[in-house]
Amino acid sequence: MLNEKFLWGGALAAHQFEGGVVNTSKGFSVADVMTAGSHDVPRKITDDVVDGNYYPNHIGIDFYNNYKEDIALFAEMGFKCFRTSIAWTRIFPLGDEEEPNEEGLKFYDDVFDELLKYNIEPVITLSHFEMPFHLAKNYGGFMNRKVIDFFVKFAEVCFKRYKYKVKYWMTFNEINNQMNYKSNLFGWTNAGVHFNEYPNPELAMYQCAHYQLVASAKAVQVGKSINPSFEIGNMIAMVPYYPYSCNPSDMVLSVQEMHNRWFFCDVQCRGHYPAYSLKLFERKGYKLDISEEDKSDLKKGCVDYIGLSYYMSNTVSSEAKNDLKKSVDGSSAYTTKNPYIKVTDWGWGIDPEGLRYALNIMYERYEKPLFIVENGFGAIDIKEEDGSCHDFHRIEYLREHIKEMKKAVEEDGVELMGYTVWGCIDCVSFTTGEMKKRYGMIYVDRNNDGSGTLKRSTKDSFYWYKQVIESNGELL
Ligand code: BGP
Repeated sequence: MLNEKFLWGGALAAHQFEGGVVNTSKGFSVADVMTAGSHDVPRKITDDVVDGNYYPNHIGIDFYNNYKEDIALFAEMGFKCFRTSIAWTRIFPLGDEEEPNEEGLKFYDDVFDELLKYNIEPVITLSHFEMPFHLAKNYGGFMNRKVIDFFVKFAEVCFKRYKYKVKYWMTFNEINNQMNYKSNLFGWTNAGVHFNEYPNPELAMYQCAHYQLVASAKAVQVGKSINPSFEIGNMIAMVPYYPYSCNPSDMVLSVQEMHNRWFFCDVQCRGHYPAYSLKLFERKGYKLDISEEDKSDLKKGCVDYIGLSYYMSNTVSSEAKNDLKKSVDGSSAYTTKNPYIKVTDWGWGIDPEGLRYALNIMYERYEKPLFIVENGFGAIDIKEEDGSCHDFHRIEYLREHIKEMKKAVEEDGVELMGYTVWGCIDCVSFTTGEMKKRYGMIYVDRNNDGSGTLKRSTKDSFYWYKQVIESNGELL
């Protein structure tokens, strides 16, 4: 049986659903200057907000004006917690102001009060790809040491203001995604930087990573000094890498590939750099700006728990490394198709047992409580004429993942704080910037081109999840 206090709920990020970007005191974040994309066309990162471009985040699903109705629906499903982020640019519109913005602070007071009214615990990410655009453009994002102080100040303001309303915090969402420094998207949204514009993108990424890790560690210390009973976690994208075969070279390759997944988490949990990254810096002659004070901050700012997203696993093959034709799409070296798993319409491998595996290797490595703060199924949903939506694929996906999650707890002894379904209400997809890729258990009438009434209606998964929560995961 899962613990009675197990935190069932849903998860979102401010920039993907709130809206309220224009005609409010909010400043633009890095996410707010990204245009809509589609299945095949990547989102564009613009230089500023340009007339004529469509920015889906600016309206999102307009939670800003509908939060009471939406929270009432979450309560109806029986949520014990709700994970969202505080948009940094509602609190500091530019990022470098002296004083915070009262209108923004008040908005989250209202949201948290509404959640607490239904005994829903807020679980808060401080930065979910939401750095102020001004800091990215005029300071160079996390390439600039000064940005550490701006982030820590923002964190401190939030910790103080919501001291008695929020207990569970996370510093940066999927901080480890920027390991994928070749993709403009992740560098931009995680660090406010286009790594590819630097002579050595990998080196730039590690420097940013260091400043962000220091910012995270300092925020943990500040939070603990404000309220020692805060639980402050990190948040990593957990994508386990399997060896394609029992060929020892595949095994070694998977260990090396996992180093990239672990790097941020190792520092945030252990308080120092792992041997494999120090060796890499030495081998490549990377001289990072790391002060003695930084090292002491990293040590003092270890996280209490690990938040993770889990959507898929990947498979690496040493043969594909040497022959790109054998890789999954002929371009991404190493990763290859896993013949044992199916994929979603967006090519994400559906692997419920991988979740059990991931929870095990994480718990063995750190022995810290884990919190699955994202897991979900992105799909094209059809709303019927009578307003119903039969999303049985989503139910199946969630059911199989929850089953494996329970095995990790009940059979393997993993300490797990909770589980929140990603995008519990339809929202803007992060990677593609479209509405078509839906995750919600609540349908929102909004389309890729921005049309739609924004009306909410329940999907079949809404009723299924309600029963899962009611039975504490016994009725699946
Ligand atoms: C994670 C992000 C979320 C979210 C999710 C699904 O990486 O933390 O913000 O969007 O992935 O991704 P997508 O919306 O691209 O399907």
